Amino acid sequence: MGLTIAQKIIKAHLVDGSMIPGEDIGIKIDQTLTQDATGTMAYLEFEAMGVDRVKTERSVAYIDHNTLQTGFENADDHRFIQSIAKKHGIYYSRPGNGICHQVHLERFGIPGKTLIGSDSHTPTGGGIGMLAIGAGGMDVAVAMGGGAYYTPMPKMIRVNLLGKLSPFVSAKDVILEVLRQLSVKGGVGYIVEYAGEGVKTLSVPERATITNMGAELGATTSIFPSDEITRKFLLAQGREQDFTPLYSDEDAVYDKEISVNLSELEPLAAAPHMPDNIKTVSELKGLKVDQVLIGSCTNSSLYDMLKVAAIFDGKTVDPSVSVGIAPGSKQVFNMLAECGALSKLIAAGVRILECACGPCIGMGQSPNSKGISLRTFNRNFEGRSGTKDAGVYLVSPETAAAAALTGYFTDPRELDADIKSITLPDKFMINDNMVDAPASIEDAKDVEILRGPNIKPFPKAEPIGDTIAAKAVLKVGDNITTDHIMPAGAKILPYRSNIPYLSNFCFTACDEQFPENCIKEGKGIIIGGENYGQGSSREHAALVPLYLGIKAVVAKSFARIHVANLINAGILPLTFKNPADYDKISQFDELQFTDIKNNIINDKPVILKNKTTGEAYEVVPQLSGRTKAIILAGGLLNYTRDNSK
Ligand code: MIC
Ligand code: SF4
Repeated sequence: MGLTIAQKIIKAHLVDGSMIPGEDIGIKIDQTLTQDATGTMAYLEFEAMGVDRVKTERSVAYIDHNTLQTGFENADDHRFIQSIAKKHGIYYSRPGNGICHQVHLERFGIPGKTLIGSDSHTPTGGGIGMLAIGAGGMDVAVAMGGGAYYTPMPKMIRVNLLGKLSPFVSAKDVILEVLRQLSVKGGVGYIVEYAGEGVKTLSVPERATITNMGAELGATTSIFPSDEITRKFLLAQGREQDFTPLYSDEDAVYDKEISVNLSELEPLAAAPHMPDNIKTVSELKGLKVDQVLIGSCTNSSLYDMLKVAAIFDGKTVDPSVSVGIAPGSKQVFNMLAECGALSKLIAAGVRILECACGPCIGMGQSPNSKGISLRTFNRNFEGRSGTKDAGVYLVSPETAAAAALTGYFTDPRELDADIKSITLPDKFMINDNMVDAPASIEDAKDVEILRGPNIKPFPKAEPIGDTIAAKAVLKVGDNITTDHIMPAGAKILPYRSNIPYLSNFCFTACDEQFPENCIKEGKGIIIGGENYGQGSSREHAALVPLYLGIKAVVAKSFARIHVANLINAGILPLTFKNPADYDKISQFDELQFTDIKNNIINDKPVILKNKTTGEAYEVVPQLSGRTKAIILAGGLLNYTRDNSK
């Protein structure tokens, strides 16, 4: 039987387990990336493991999230990351060099290699045929130390791309269409592979837009073949030597297949507040728009920016709209300046933002009250923009630019602009002067780690006991995101290395009293619906509940990265055997698991007793052989330490 692209890469990197869907596999990791909002914690965890130098082929620490410096905290954290990177063999991408995923694609990604990153949009690397997976910081720390990355072996979805995109319809519309077909939980447990004639019509940046936003499907990752187009992209980046061709076998078997006819696609938008709430732009035509933001790791390539500059050429943005642009990397920014496109954007009245995540993670540019904001980003969860009652629509750069000019949702196909002639350059501007190389092994011992007062110790779990008895301190519905659990934004993000402070904001989007209730009770259990913990890779969404005494989460189903983060932190994840039992539990019911340790060890049914109602429900621990051992040890750090003795 033939293999898919992802199966070939997994096979070449398999160090543990067998490639049977759903069973745990351990794969060797060639590269890692971190960003600053998750990186501080990941490096503290790496330090706790006591490894001197990273064992990967390449590890890069990016500074791109916490770039608004309204106090000492972010700047201190940047210095901490810079010094620890230098000491332990990690390349350091300075603030100003760009968004991790865009820069990694340009300068470091390699087809056929494995990458894990402490950011959920790491699958951007799938645009050049890399097996690139988002993970929690602790998993990245283990991989830097030479440990394998463990994940359930995914099933495979094939997306057949037919035809060719029409002008003003773009890669963003492709992934929005895939989200329409599969939903935000349709990719859980799968790798999404793109195939078919349409693949050849898409450039690397377009492919990367599609794999990037595969994160919103809940997929383990997404991947394109590595072909002649990939080779040309790498050649233009001065890295032709990194090219390897990579295709699926003719007789590769997929578990599921869907098709997207590029020729028939029309401009789409994800309406508030979920990336799979898809509408056509023509349906939304005429809706007043207050803000337009172009950028983020989804749509900040040179190709996207050049198209937008051509649309704005000689025009002025509508007086009722605030328009901002954040190029994805220093390379993109520099090339825009050199070819004159930046001048067109400035002349049109666009607000030029730093090349960083910025507004995508609520670092500035929050919309006005009840504002309608069109963004080329990948997430439109309620409140993520910093304005709770704003309505965020996710659109392509073309649709965003059209609204910027008219002040209303406008079909970009009505625009009078020539974007057909825009192509990628044969040679990108290459200047890696903002990437610091690590110290040599010899010099590393003299590198001092710079630790600011914002860095506080992180909580550590205890090995699991025989009984867990606690109240249901919170009950939430379906599709709860990590932004609900541990919000981000300019006011909170600077405290990513200060768990006690962060705990004041935990789950307050769902229940203002949550932190207080947890402190009062001293411990608790959370009840969740489907796809609990979707969205980001932030392990803070597990570490902060751990700090607040959460012992277990019982949900209808979990998102992939979050369930791994819960286990790594030492919080027990379980699902309802009968999802209808979810309805029988109310907030503050007294719940109890007896003999839990024994039942987990011996694979016996686990019963959740509701002491308030007198009922009992069967629940299923979301654990495999290895993750069982992690939970029993009290989290991944304890487990790693116990196993290296
Ligand atoms: C996001 O887009 O939500 C983030 C911020 O990039 C997160 C990581 C984080 O919370 O730091 C992600 O996607 O993993
Ligand atoms: Fe940054 Fe937004 Fe991409 Fe997350 S989704 S990495 S915040 S640009």
